[in-house]
Order: sequence, then C-alpha cells, then structure tokens
Amino acid sequence: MPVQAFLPDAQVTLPLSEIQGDVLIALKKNAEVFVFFGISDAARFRRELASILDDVTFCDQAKRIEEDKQAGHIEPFLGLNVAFSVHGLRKLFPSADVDKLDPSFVAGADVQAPALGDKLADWLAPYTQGVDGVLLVTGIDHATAADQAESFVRALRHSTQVLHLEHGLVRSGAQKGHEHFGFLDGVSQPGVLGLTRPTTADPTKGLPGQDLVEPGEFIFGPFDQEEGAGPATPPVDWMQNASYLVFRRLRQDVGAFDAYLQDNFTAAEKTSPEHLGAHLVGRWKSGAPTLVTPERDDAVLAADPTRNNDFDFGAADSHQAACPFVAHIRKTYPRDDFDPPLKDESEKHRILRAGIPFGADDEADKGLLFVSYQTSIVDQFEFIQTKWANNPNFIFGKTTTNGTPITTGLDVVMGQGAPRTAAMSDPAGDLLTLPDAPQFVTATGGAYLLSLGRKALHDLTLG
Ligand code: N7H
Repeated sequence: MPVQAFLPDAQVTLPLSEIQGDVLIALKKNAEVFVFFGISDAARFRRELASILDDVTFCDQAKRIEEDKQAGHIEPFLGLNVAFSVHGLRKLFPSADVDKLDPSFVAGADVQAPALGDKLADWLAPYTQGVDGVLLVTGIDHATAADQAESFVRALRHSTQVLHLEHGLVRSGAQKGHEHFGFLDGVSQPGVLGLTRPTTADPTKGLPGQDLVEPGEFIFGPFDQEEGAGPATPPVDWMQNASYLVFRRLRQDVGAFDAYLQDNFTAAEKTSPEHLGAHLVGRWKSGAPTLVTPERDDAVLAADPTRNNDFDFGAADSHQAACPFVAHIRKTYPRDDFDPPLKDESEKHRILRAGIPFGADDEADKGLLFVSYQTSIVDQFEFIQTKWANNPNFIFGKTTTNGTPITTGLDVVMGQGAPRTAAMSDPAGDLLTLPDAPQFVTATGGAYLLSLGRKALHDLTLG
C-alpha cells in the first residue's frame, strides 16, 4: 500500500542521489540485517569503505526500486545504507565538529535512555558498550539480506569488528506488514515537499490527509526552498544531505497485551478485545482509523490509501468519542488537536519511520526494530517519546462532553512510566479510567546514528 506517490523525476527538487535511500523512501524489504560494528583502524576503514561505496543505495535508486515494486517487479537485493554513532564520527571527523551536533546524539542513546523511561538493565550489552556504526542491509528474504551483509562484513574485515547483529523480518502470510501486536504498520507517514506528489487539488497534501512537510525536518540542506523552512542548515558542512537515525530495539509482550484487552474490554465498555485494542492504538488491526469507523473494522477503508489517512481529530472528535486522546496515533501525531497559538505544533515533531519486526511469532524475544529519521533527535523522536507518549497529562486542556477535565494517561502501547492508566469516554460521553496496564513494550537496546550524504561518505574514503 503506497504511503506516498512520488513527483515525476523532472519535478523533484531534492538531491535524491545524495541522500541515503532509507531516509526518505524506507528501503523496501522483507528482511533487514543490522550490522553494528566497531572501527579498530580508522585509516584502513576509509579504504575499505571505498570498496563498498558503490553498493550504498541512495534515494534516487530506492525510488526506482519502490516504483518497480509497485509495478510488480522486485529485486532480490534491495539496499545498503551506512550510519555512524558519535563514537564512530569522532574516529573519522574532528571532535570539535562532532560536538556541534544534536546534544542527544553527542550524549549517545545509552546516556539518554533513562530520560526516555528505559531501564538500562533491560538493554543488551552491545548497546550499552557503544557501537561506532551500523550497516543496514535489506533484501527480499532473510537469506539474501544475510548473504549480502556477510559480503559487506568481509569487505570491512581489516578495519572493523562486528559487535552485534539484528535480524528484522517482515511477518508472513496474513500478518505481512503487521507488527507483532497484529496492527498494520506503515500506514501514515509525512509527505515530503519536493518529493511527494500532491494527489488532490490541495498542494499542501500528498495523499488525502497526508500533510507535506518541509524536507529540512528530515534532511540537512541547505536546499532550494523558501525561508523559514526549519533546521535545514547543518552545523557543519559535511552534514549536508545527512539525517539522524534513531534505532530502538523494542521488545513486545504480545501475551500481556492480548490478556489486557481480554480482561478489560468490558470495563472499557467496548464490544470485544479487538475493539479495545483499536481504541488504544487509534486504528483497527487492518489499519482502518477509529476516527472514521469507531465501532467496527472496515477492511475496504483500510486498504484505500485515499481514505485511510483522511481525517483530523480536533473539531471532528473534540470529546474523544471516536478516537481516545490516549490512542497511540493521537498521542504521537495529534494532527489538529492543538488550539491556537499552538496550531502548527503537530507538524514540528514529525518523524519518518522505517522500522521492521524482529523475532518469530513463537519466540518470547520479539518486537520492533524501530527506526526513525529526523534532523533533531531532541525535538522530534525524543520529544514525541517524552513530552507526548510518556506524559500522562498530554494532550492538555481537553474535557468530556459535560466539561469534566480529562487527564489522558500515558500512551499505553509504547509509553514508558507509571501510572499506566488510560482515560476513555463511554458511549454517554462520561469518563472511564482503565485499570493499570502492564508495560507492553520494553526497550532492549538503542543507538543514535547519523546517515551521511553521498559527498561526505565519498570524502571520507579520500581522507
Ligand atoms: Fe508507533 N502499534 O503497532 O501499535 N504505531 N508503534 N511509534 N507510531 C503506529 O500509521 C507501534 C513507536 C508513531 O501519523 C501505528 O503506521 C508499536 C515509537 C507515529 O497518524 C501502529 C510500537 C514512536 C505514528 C503503531 C511503536 C512511534 C505511529 C499505526 C512499539 C515514536 C504515526 C499505523 C513496539 C516515538 C501516527 C501507521 C500518524 C503509528 C504501533 C513505537 C510513533 C499500529 C507496536 C517508539 C508518529
């Protein structure tokens, strides 16, 4: 299901051949191997990197692969991207430059983890010891991606050690495209000005309901764009066309999630566990938004990209009758829920998501290898996680139909913290506070990385 239609090549204003493919297009894949590595010899690494540079997939190629895929033709090997942590950058660039980068990036994901509500004790060792970089290798199946990853590891073998591997795999059969709780993922994604084609008369939207966002929210320019376009100017030259990559290894406790829905759907005055699950997420498992279809799933609506994202919350659902304020998609992208003067607040904290599930259905250690791209980790990924999802008072200033103030509760799906009580409204509009939920999602690792532009990667190999 396309979440964006692209402009014809002649109208694209972004330097697609300079930006790594996963950033704007999300390297399409059934399987993805994440090779986390340490650099033991920086000079040699530059030379070895040169030998795989031609294999790195940039957005122009990723766009062609995606268009071919939509036309039914799929390549077995789908892409390679490479990104570096603060530790890796310090080995390759002057430290004084690196210090100018996003403060959370410079601190590192492990240092930031407690502020996000993670317990470092839950993190796998390689992530707490610091990695220098990652290769993202995607393919049509696990064997292809793993084979390709193996050959890239061989090419870098004199200058790096593999510290850790993650194996992402799209679920099979009817669950294809669905994450482990069973919900279709990748339905809503911001459109990008200069890349995403407006499909209606409204030039500010891609598909109906998909706002077009300044590219400077996701990649460092400078671009040929109007003033006031956001943080498009990088703090150092070599960051042009780069993007911060947030990686989070999120374990999902599917048994606990299902049991909670089963045990509490009656208390929540919902007709079934699926109904409660839909109202905690804001979409049915099919992807159909509860804002449009609050009482029952609608597979036809879910499969229609011109309708499955075409909704707003604010005026349409000011007392949370159709989509609770606590629902995951309303907490993480509140659309028009803000009153003036914060009207544009939602669009200031967008991310491009490019994650993939990990673990088989019958394994306890399964979940989501969450990936997001942005130009500010502080104002985008971390803001969404800490100021919105983990914050029980967000969104603020809302009431029931009879004027009772609502304390929303944290995002029960992926928010971290306590208490884990969600506020919903019953059919009469009165407030219902759900029983405390266990933590369904646990961070078991993470890394903050930088996906460099083509020129910076190329210059690295010269120096
Ligand atoms: Fe979320 N889930 O299965 O319940 N997410 N998410 N997410 N998420 C979304 O539109 C999920 C996580 C966002 O534009 C959907 O793709 C799970 C983190 C944002 O309307 C579903 C986990 C963060 C959106 C899930 C998880 C976000 C979004 C609806 C963890 C950021 C788009 C399908 C294991 C900090 C909202 C879709 C919009 C959508 C789920 C994590 C953010 C089903 C299971 C960590 C911005």
